[in-house]
Amino acid sequence: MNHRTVIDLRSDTVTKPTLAMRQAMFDAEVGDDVYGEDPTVNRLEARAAEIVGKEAALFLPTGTMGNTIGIKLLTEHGQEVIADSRVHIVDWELSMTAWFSGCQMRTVETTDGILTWDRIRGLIKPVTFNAAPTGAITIENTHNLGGGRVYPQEVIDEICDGAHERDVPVHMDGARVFNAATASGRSVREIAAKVDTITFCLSKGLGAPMGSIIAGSRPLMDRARLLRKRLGGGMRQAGVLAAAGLVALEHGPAQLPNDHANARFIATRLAEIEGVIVFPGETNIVIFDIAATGRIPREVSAQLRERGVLMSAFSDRLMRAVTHRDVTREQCETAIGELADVIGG
Ligand code: TLP
Repeated sequence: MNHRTVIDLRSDTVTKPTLAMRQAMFDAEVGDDVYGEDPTVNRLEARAAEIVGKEAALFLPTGTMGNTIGIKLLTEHGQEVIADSRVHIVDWELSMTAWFSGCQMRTVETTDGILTWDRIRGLIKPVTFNAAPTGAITIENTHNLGGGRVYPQEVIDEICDGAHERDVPVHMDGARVFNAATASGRSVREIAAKVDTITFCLSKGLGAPMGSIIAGSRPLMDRARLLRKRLGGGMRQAGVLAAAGLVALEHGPAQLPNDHANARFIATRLAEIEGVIVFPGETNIVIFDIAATGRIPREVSAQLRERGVLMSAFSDRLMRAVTHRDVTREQCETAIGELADVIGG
């Protein structure tokens, strides 16, 4: 790679903290959060709980830890967790559901990652002599590998109502729930109203250098605090990190319409390249299939890297571009120009 500016579309996790975040980190008042005495962490948790409309919230190092704790809170060993087959929990989290919670995943194939109550209903199992009982359902909103798809609110509500009627709790992996809120025009509070636990990431589109939140009822979050410690997530003077998270929470969402517009621009331009099939989407993630071009994603990604453009190869046919606060429209245009050139040449 040469020294010109790299256009990094691999993920929205790559953003650098803004000046305001760095200043807030510098100024942060801190204490030992394992004793619950870090005022900045406490402020972030209170604000996060308020925004998602839950009794309590907990600051975590990662979204993976949020999902791991969320599933553990809602299940017992030997149960099943129902999910779409391409959720992050299944594909990218080192089978923590099995490792930490002792549960197996019961996955459902969908075209765009969006589960429906109709698909779930028949999979819910009571305790019998043979089958693993259902412990929980997890839904990913927005759905990453589905192309950043947003769950329709009535689908979320129907899943939660149906599940709760059968005493099955629902976890939402809302790593990008603020993107879902932006695209749907609904508040995160409304989106999360019926789920039992929700995790979301401060370090994706919202732009914080690290950190995630899990939220739910007060008793669940009291237990979550113990599980976080068990996983090595007791972070002591974490206020320096929570301070950036607070800035991300207050100011991050305003950036998202721009990210979505840039992603739609990329999607439209990609669809003009012969042989490229773009997954429909409405947020900041663009998944596209290049199999019909005869090119291999891994090789295309490596060639792009030489031209200063970073895009992920996700399988032997799929690639992904993700927009975020650190890429401009002009850079998106340049990146697509390079991609068209690499694929065409
Ligand atoms: N996703 C990352 C990679 O791990 C794939 C990315 O670049 O998109 N839930 C969802 C839906 C996610 O997309 C991710 C990260 C996580 C959870 C985990 O968050 P972290 O990386 O904080 O553990």
